[in-house]
Amino acid sequence: MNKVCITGITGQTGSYLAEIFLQNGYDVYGLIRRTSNFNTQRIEHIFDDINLSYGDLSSFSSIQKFIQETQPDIFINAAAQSHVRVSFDVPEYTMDTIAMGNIRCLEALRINSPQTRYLHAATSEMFGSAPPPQNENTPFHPRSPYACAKVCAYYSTINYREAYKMHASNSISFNHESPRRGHTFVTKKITKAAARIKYGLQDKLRLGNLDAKRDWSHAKDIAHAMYLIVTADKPDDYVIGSGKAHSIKEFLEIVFKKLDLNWEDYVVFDEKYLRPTEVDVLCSDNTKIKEKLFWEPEYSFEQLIDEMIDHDLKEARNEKLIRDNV
Ligand code: NAP
Ligand code: F7E
Repeated sequence: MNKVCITGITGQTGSYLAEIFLQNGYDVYGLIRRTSNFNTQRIEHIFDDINLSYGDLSSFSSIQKFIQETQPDIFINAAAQSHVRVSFDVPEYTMDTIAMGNIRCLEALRINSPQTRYLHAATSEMFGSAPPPQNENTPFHPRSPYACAKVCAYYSTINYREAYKMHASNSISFNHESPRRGHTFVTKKITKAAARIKYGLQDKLRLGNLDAKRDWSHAKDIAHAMYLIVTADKPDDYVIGSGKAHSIKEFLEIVFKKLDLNWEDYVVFDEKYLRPTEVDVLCSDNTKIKEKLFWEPEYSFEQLIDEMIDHDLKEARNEKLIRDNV
């Protein structure tokens, strides 16, 4: 049985990665960090099929122990302080866990299991203010501590590939969303608020910049692309995205319209959601992964939105029932 280790398994993408590797016959091992409350909601449905160990990207010894005990064929580093706005508040922590955390994973593998294949979850945020469409040859211009840390982790991954001949790759993913998306990212914030407004549980939605454009995919499609990258014969770096960009305003319009609501009646501007430096437009040129690894997304933008709305309407309905004591 092949073995895969996943950091960030309790996160949105990590949970889909775990499902994909299980479906492909792998033994799945996840690194989870200790938190004061449960952080395993996204993997509850596969809890009995996977193996979890406590550890943290800030701790080399915990990563080394994880690798020594599992001796994995594949190691995917999908853990991060992944919130761009928050990275301005905790720049050192963000840099330590993303840039140094990635080095800790690579170094622990180099010492203990250099034949293990490695994938680092890099990001379109590295392109920052570089004009769209962005592909593997676009120069980086990071615009946040998060993006700066990811650029460092990206180049470290390439350096270990070149210096030690490790099978180490980067996925350069554009934004990916799903019903499992963290509640403070803009798409989930919008679908959740619209559903709660529909059920009379909320009357305002506070947001920042509505003009930025993002290339949104379903996280399941991105996780599938990551699987293709790390199981390919040769290590390499690939942009993953839908190739289409929409503004936050467009996303709002579509979601609220589907619920027969007018977003302008509910959305309130709040400057606390602005970033010191914004990324205006991210839109992928996904030619390389389509041509080399034959990746094709399963979900359209509309299907992604529908799945998120359906999920959040069910949650809002349950919340309403509990509130009304039914
Ligand atoms: P997410 O939902 O925020 O999940 C992040 C995961 O990392 C969680 O499992 C979290 O644990 C874990 N984590 C955070 N800090 C850690 C630490 N110090 N030690 C160990 N684990 C830690 O993020 P995501 O959307 O799944 O993204 C997965 C990866 O892809 C991240 O590296 C992210 O930066 C990158 N990425 C994401 C996107 C996107 O649009 N989603 C795009 C490009 C790249 P808890 O559950 O305990 O919080
Ligand atoms: O913001 C604007 C905000 O936080 C998208 C992460 O997964 O994707 C994600 O980073 C846009 C920005 O995602 C609010 O200013 C307006 O322009 O959903 P987001 P992100 O910053 O693009 C990349 C690829 C990653 O790698 C990251 O890990 O929406 N926006 N009002 C808002 N954003 C938030 N969060 N909240 C608002 O109220």
